[in-house]
Amino acid sequence: MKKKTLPFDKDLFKRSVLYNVKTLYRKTMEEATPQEMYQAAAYAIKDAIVDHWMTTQKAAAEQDPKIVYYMSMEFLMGRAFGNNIINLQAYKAVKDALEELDIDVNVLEDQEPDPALGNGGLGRLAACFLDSLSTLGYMAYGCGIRYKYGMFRQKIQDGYQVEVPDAWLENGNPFELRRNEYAKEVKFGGYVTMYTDDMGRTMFKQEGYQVVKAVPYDLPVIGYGNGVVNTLRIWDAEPIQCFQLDSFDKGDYQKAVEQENLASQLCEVLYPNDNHIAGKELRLKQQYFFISASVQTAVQKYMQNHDDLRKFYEKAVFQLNDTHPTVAVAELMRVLMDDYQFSWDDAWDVTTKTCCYTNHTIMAEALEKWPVDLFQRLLPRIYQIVDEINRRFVDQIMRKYTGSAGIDVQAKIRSMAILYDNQVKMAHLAIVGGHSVNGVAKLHTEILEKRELKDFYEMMPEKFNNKTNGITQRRFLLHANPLLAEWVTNKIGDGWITDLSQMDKLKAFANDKKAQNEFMEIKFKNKERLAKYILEHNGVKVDPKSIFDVQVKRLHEYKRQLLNILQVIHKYNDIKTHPSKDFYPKTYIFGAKAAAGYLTAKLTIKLINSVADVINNDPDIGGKIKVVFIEDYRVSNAELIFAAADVSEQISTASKEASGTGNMKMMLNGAVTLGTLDGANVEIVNEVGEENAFIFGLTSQEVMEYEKNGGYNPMDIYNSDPNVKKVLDMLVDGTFSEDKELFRPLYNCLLNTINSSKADQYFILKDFESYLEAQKRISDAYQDKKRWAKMALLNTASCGKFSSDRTIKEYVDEVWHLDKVELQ
Ligand code: GPW
Repeated sequence: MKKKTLPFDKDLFKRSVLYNVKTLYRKTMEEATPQEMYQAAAYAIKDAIVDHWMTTQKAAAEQDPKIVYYMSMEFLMGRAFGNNIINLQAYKAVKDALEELDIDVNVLEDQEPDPALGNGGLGRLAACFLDSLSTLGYMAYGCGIRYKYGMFRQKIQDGYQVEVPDAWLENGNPFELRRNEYAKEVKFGGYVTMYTDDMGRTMFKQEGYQVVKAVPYDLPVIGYGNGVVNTLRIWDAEPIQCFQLDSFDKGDYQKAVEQENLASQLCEVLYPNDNHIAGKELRLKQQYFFISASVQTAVQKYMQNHDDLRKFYEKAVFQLNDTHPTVAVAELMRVLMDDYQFSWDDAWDVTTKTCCYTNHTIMAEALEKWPVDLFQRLLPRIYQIVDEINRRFVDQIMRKYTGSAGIDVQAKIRSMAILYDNQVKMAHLAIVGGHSVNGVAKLHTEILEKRELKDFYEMMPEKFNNKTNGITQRRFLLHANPLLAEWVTNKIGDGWITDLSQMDKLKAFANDKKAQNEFMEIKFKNKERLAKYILEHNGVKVDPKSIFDVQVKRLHEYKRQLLNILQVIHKYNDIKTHPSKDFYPKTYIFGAKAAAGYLTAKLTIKLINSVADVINNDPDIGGKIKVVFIEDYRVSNAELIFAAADVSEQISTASKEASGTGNMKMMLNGAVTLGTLDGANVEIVNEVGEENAFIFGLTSQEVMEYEKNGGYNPMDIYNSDPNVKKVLDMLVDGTFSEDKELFRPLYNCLLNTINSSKADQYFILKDFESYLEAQKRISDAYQDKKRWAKMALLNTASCGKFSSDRTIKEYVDEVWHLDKVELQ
């Protein structure tokens, strides 16, 4: 049976590129710059997309399916051009058409800035989910913020991270549509007044507020090969123009200026913190800004073709991506009560049936708590509603537990109240105000249920569920690794593109020598591709025959890049002292951004670069090991890196990484996991088999046990393990910096001589030996070419579970209950 593919008019595309170059720039193809050609081609693709977009929206209007609103402060989409033409099934046609115009599609793709409206895993997950929603044919809106500056660009200067603004909109964004007609007003500050409406009801309204205009920009999200196009709607803030004059007339010039300032600041920049809350007022403004605009839109859209708002939840569901969008609970209550005259109980019924919350971390510093006075001043009406939600919830706790034997009711209130200690606890609001709470990997959800959110789980177990994360194979294999994608298709057909479980069929080739060789040959070519990138960007020559050992992710102490680089230092010592010992060459590849204010993380980057300098230039090492820090790690270079990885470093302190998704991207591309039993690593090992992964270190149980008992004393290890002692001493003896004290803070993190209970909070020294031993197992395994090829191939073959298509199906079946939209 021949599969239907989407029609794509190659000649029309060509003509429209030429036409666009002319009308946009008054130039011929010969005169146009690569950037101009990119713009011209992108607008031509957008033309093709718009037809599908309109068809989808029309079908949805007729069929009226339930819609998921995925609310997120971050969408780390990565470049759109290549992905869009892949999902339109037009990659080859576009490539050929461009060739006929004498343009290389890769050069063109490199012209596109990498939209980085996210920090890391959480934002990239949102992007993968949108891809899957469209591919599976469900109606969805991504709701977010159009930051003028996304995640900063990272420069490495003298080994230090330097942050450079990311002006991604400098040349405009050809794929976006400004939708002025859907603008909304969002109100901040002022006070709440009470009045009686003409039906005699007591009503509330906000007065004396500042207002900004929220203007949506729509970006298309194209399903693979099915013509479905959903919308990522990101909001920009603009001042309300006419107000300025009015208020000037009224003498309220000050306020007019303030409003204008607010609008100009709101969407200026993404907060660059990952797994950490800075607690800044502007951040709360950003949260309410995009949530208020999105909630108003969702309600109005529903009211266009329904009359009973009490059934809103039958057609809409809000998925809150972590607690950042949690004001949605109170905002929906507000809209229902203040704009549509709902009673509290009716509004509460709709709200709890509409909202769902995903938790992405157990790190204490990431839990959002806002000071009550700030919250109340900025969002007076919203605060009033939160206060009432809290009052009723505390009441419910008391009714449930008072008089129960052995239960301390006050302790329950302390651990579950939304308002406590003068703080608004956003996670508690999200749990109470919705009907679903999910973690992002089995282990993570278990930890939530048994520990972090134990009291909530005991009180409302029916809300809790797990949704193990996933990734889209369209971007991370089909686009990122065309050689391997083609090989897989030759072996098992192309069904894997929309059904990753079919990868299983590759297992039949695990012992096939020819298949093994082909697989490793492709890996080698991808390593050459990355080696070229590294030479161009770092000026370092790496050997594609060496083992590519990769740790790319945000820099965070719990992710333990420090453990990795300490191990490298040890290896360096080992080679220096035993020059003739057999050692298989290894290239350690790092990539990581540190939050701008996170000093330990930034110093770790400096250490990695300093160690790289020493090792890469030491003639005694003779190239046996190389260390490379890839500058400005982001979605576009991640695609090159994943495809080239042999070893996937997933070495977080067990229990700390909620899931991880880079682990899945590397597995998909045939890298073998070297990791702890943390997050989704547990499930990865389960799928691929223990013999095809390298696991080490404390278990989450053990870590949590130590934590309960106040940690451990790393000094004991320092004193008893000469390897550890030597490596740590080298941090402060000038080996890696002229200033011996430069790395002292890292040394002190590990060996806090003043307060040992604060020392080595992430169990780096505790896991050191076990990590060295795992590294050794890797080197041994790699030298057995057949064994390694089989392992690598089996990793690709076993990754079926980790498609975001699977995750989305689970959300749909168990939480969202969406209907598919059918296109004729
Ligand atoms: F703290 N994650 C992230 F939970 O990338 F909000 N940024 C964040 O700010 C948070 C979580 C937050 C990550 C988790 O660290 C990672 O383990 C997980 O795979 C990813 O979210 C997607 O669920």
